[in-house]
Amino acid sequence: MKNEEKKNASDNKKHQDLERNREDSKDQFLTTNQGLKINDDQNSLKAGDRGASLLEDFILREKITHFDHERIPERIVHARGSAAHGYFQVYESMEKYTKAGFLQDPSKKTPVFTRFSTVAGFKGSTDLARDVRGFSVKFYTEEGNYDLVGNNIPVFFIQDAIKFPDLIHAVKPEPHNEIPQAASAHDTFWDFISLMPESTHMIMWAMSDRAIPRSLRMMEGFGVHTFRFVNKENKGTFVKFHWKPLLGTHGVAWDEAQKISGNDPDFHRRDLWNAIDNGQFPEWELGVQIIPEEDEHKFDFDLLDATKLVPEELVPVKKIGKMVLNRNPDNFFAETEQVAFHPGHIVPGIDFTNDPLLQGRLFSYTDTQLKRLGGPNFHEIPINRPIAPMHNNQRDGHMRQEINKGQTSYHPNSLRGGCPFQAKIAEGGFDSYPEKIDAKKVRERSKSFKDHFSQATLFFNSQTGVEQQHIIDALSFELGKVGVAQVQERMLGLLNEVSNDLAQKVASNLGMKVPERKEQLNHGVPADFDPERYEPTKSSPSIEKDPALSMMHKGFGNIATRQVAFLCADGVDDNSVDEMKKALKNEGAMVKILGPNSTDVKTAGGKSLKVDEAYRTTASVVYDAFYVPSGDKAHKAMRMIPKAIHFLNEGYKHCKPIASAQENGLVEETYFWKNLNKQNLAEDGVIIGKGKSSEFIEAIGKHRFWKREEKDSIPA
Ligand code: HDE
Repeated sequence: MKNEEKKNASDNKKHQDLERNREDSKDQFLTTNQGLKINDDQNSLKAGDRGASLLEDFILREKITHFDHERIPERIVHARGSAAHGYFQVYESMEKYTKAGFLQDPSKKTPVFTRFSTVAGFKGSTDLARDVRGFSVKFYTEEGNYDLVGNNIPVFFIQDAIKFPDLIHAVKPEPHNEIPQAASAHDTFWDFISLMPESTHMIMWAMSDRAIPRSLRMMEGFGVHTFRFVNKENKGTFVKFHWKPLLGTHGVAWDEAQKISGNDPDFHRRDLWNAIDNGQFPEWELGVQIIPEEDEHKFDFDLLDATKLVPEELVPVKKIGKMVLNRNPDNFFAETEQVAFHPGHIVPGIDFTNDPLLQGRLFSYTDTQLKRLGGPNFHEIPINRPIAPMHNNQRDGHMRQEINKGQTSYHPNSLRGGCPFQAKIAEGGFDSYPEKIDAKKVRERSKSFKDHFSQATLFFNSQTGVEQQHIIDALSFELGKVGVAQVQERMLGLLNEVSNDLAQKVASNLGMKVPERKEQLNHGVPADFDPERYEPTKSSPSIEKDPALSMMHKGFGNIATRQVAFLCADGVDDNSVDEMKKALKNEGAMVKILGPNSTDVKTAGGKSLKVDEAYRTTASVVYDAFYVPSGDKAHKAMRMIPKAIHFLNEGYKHCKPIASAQENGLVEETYFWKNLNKQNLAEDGVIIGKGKSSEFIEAIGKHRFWKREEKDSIPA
């Protein structure tokens, strides 16, 4: 479907929904929760019109009591989230590897509900925090709900679930003063990390631009753990799950992220909502890396270690299907807040491995929902209900919705003819993968988990120069916020294990020296740890680089949904606006008209141009690119508007494409025009002159002109 058609379909749907809402609520009286019609919802019951309120006022009491209980505990992690409905469709049957029903038939659409989240911040925190993003998908399959509860980073900080509460306590705001909000740049986080060499690989990812995505729609997703596919013959195959966004994988600049947090803390949430509302449905392909069981020990890392990934250079990702998110939730609380994911919600054909991080998660999620959603019946909340029929002998409990009929609530029974029956495997009954286990009980970590650095090095070496610089900048920022020199030193020691160049550059930004190796405390392993068991090693990785690890290697060119600000004022040239608008819209980009205030702009041709935002109510950081149409009168006016000049300066600083249909005008007021070499501006994504829509589109497709950061002197 073309974007215009999608937009019309979405507008029609919105209209129908509105009509339906009106129809549904026609003749609806305001009532109490008992159905009593309310005659006056404006005044409480009082002893005289100036008298005290009466306890007898059950209408007031009911309303206030319900209000008092409106909040439920927020998620301890991943509290801030945004979600959408959609569907998943497999490209071809995967029966060779798995019997999972939803992965068999390419003509079948499986409904999904997908929730994205930040990890550390509270529910009301900013979207643009530097953080890992959760990427949870609930597939409502005919065989029961399957949840793929992943992240936008393919590895994790720790190897064993027993360290999770420590990690989260360290990253959350510090307990004495609850500062800082939604940020890892503080003492306790880096203290913990500096003592946990196993987190080094994940830190490289978390300090990269992956942790400040441009959009939730432009992030990859990963299952993180190695899972198992099981086919009809009961043959198991290891599998790693990937989500690949069709819009490419993009981040923003750190300075921009911080400014977006102030200008629009809902930036990601709004972006997802608006895209779906406009009929520009985000899409991801589901990819799998398939690893035969026989190859389990072929790698120089352990498949059960969640601090490692399987390089795509070694095992390519096979794209097996597509997810489309095409419907916004009707109610945030009922759906996005009450949805309960669980990595243990699996279906026949998908099974676990012994990854000790995954094993711990299998306990945690039900436990947390019991508290968060108030009891054992949270599976009855509409968003959590499976579409597969559900029958069992579980009964009662807080907030039970189902009215179970009949005399029996046990199995086996004869009084109800044995119902509900157990399903045979041929009838779809679940059967755990019969993995052979013959072991001693130990509190140990396998020696194969000991190499904490070589994949961190692989990641760093696989980045482009710009990406490496961003990691150096991020580490310098975060460690610069740490007030304890020993913590900073320990971190420099760990970074030195990744790359001496990296450690030297961060050290120089901190005004410190990289510590001598021998001075390192066992690579940060604390004295009370048994070094035999914990001291990390570094082996040489079997490959030196994997281009798939770099964001800048993928997904360029597509400008669909990019937000382009048109800087306008009275007297703007009609053609200059219309032609560029048409060209951009043809590519699926979104045009926003900015003006001196919220009233329409009068074009040179005498038309009214609707203004989407006034300069004072918006900020450059929420747009992807800037265009200044021609029109002498408009340019004269805009030269007098400091915010319009600031838009271009800041857009330049953040390396965004800029086009101006005329040279003599607003652009002459900018810092970069006055101070930088104009010869290089075109290759730097600054396009000047009439009729340059194709050049501008090509520039937007490149996302950013990061080279400009080398001249990081723009005062914006
Ligand atoms: Fe989670 N995690 N987690 N986690 N996780 C939760 O469950 C936990 C881990 C992830 O959108 C909680 O319902 C433990 C890895 C996502 O609702 C909780 C461990 C990965 C979400 C929990 C981990 C994740 C959660 C909090 C270490 C990537 C949000 C609220 C063993 C593969 C789901 C809730 C949503 C949420 C526990 C580690 C992803 C407390 C104990 C690794 C995307 O149960």
